[in-house]
Amino acid sequence: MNSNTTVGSQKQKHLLAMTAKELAKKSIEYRKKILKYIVGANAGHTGGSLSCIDILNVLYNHVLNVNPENFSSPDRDRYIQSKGHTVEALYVVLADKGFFPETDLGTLCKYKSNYIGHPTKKVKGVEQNTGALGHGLPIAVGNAIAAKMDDKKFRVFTLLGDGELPEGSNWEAALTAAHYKLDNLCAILDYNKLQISGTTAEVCNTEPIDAKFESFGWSVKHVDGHDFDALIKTFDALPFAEGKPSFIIAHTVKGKGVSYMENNVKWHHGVPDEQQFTQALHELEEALTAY
Ligand SMILES: Cc1ncc(C[n+]2csc(CCOP(=O)(O)OP(=O)(O)O)c2C)c(N)n1
Repeated sequence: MNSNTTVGSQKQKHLLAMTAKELAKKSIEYRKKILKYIVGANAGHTGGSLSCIDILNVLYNHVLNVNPENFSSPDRDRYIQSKGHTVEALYVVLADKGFFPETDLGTLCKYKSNYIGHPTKKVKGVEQNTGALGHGLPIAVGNAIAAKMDDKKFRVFTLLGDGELPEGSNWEAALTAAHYKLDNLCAILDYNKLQISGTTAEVCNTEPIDAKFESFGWSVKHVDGHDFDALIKTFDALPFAEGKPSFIIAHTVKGKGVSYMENNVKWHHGVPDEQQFTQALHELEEALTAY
């Protein structure tokens, strides 16, 4: 990573001009918070939150024209988290952006809390209720069609899990997006190669994903989903082709940042015990010293 890279392009002046190095440090803080609130709730989707947090970091701190002030504006960008189960990643980023006080997250998964284990529109900053897999892309397609019909310039982003990709609704939406030439739409795949009960290849193989989306009429790019420079460059290149929806295959590691969680399906929704939590925080503190 080039630590001198300045992010926050001219056209996105509302975003803080953070360096890639600052984003990397922020992600470590986000990871600590994800674990803290999952431990506090004694529930949560740990591995998949840690795999997508760098993508969310770059989206909310570099890409999206969305913030607490413009959230009710029809011109805001839309982010729809289709892999709703990893809502903990979304919550810590929304709190950091000021959509709600971070202390609210102390109520995560508690009786009567709005901060439940999947996104709901009761929480400020959440665009859509998700959690039943396969809904985010179809909704994003609808939003992108609406933008075209209304001649609006906002863009629509959605984050999919590779384990949710077999849902049939995704493939109808993929066809529709290409048919309507939705170059204002970007789908990002959190390509960590694991899902709830095993590898995506074992449970339901969707390979070759890039060739399939290309054949449906999308423009596809691969990126390392934990490399901030690469993520920034990829998002800055949108749309990848005029008149085509863009698909980003972000290569990630489930459980990224905590050694004993990485690439281990057990941590799909595991909660660390006290000793594991201490070790995880220690590893993340260590990682912080590298900056
Ligand atoms: C329609 C539907 N079927 C099943 C589930 C149960 N479920 C929750 S998470 C998950 C696996 C998702 O895998 P992936 O999208 O790869 O998530 P990640 O590994 O990134 O956490 C499943 C099957 C669900 N939420 N919705």
